[in-house]
Amino acid sequence: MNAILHPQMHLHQVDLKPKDYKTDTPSFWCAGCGHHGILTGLLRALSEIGVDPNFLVSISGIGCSSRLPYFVNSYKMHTLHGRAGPVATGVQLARPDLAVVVTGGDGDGFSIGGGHMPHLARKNINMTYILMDNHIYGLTKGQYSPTSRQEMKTTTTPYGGVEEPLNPVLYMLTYGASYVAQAFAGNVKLASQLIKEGMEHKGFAFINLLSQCPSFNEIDTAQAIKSACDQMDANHDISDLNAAMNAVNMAKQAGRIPSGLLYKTERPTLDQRMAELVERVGGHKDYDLRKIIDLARP
Ligand SMILES: Cc1ncc(C[n+]2csc(CCOP(=O)(O)OP(=O)(O)O)c2C)c(N)n1
Ligand SMILES: [Mg+2]
Repeated sequence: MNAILHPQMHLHQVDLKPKDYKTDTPSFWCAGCGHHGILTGLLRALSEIGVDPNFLVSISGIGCSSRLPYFVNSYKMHTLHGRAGPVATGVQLARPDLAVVVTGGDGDGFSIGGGHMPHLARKNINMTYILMDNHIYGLTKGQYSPTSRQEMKTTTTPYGGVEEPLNPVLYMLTYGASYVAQAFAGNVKLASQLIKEGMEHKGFAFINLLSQCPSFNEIDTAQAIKSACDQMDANHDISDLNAAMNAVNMAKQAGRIPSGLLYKTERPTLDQRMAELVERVGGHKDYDLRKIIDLARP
């Protein structure tokens, strides 16, 4: 394997405190919003790993959740609604030495951006995708989302909904994500641990963080989410895909939320496979997209 591909320059480089990863921009979410906890968890994870902010890219789509990159001391891209994944794919393939973190909402990731999710997972793009799942469109003031509970009354479902909600972790297990985890956003300790492990994982890491929206979702309160969470069984085999899917399905039927690391496996990432391909066909001797981009500059 070509050394330039995964120097892991972003890991274990610097000694910074969580607050050093926070920009001066105040995190302007509503008071009591679960997204605050996710930001805190991410800042702690970055500090624990020692990620060099110069090698960190935070990418989002559109939504309250998608504001998160404003608050993180990193390079960042606030892209189009639902398009953070493809943009992050481009960044990761062009610069495999960077740590790429995507954050976004349930609407951003599974409504408008839903078509991209299977491909991020099956291609095993080396990034960490944090879903900030508050079961509602928060930014646009409370419309039904694909993860909204059926009975939920929202501005677009004044009599309650009629659709079956989707379960993000079940989808990601099916799509082939190589790391799948879930936690309550308010459990900052667990959330930061799962983010840390996700960032250290080489491959597509998906972390569903269940967040409360005190402004537009009266059902999924912090207390309701917290009390519905069950820590995964200590004997759960994280390498067993069927066991992970069974655990999620059974919890779903019981109205419970399995929390912790559900599944983890190792397989080559897309950038690794591409480098191998280039080598196999006798292409660029030194596979380095930066050089190719430089050559293409006018
Ligand atoms: C192409 C496009 N369609 C629709 C919108 C309007 N819009 C902005 S954010 C959003 C949904 C946000 O919900 P979610 O992703 O769950 O994030 P949250 O605000 O709940 O954190 C929508 C529909 C948009 N900005 N662009
Ligand atoms: Mg939302």
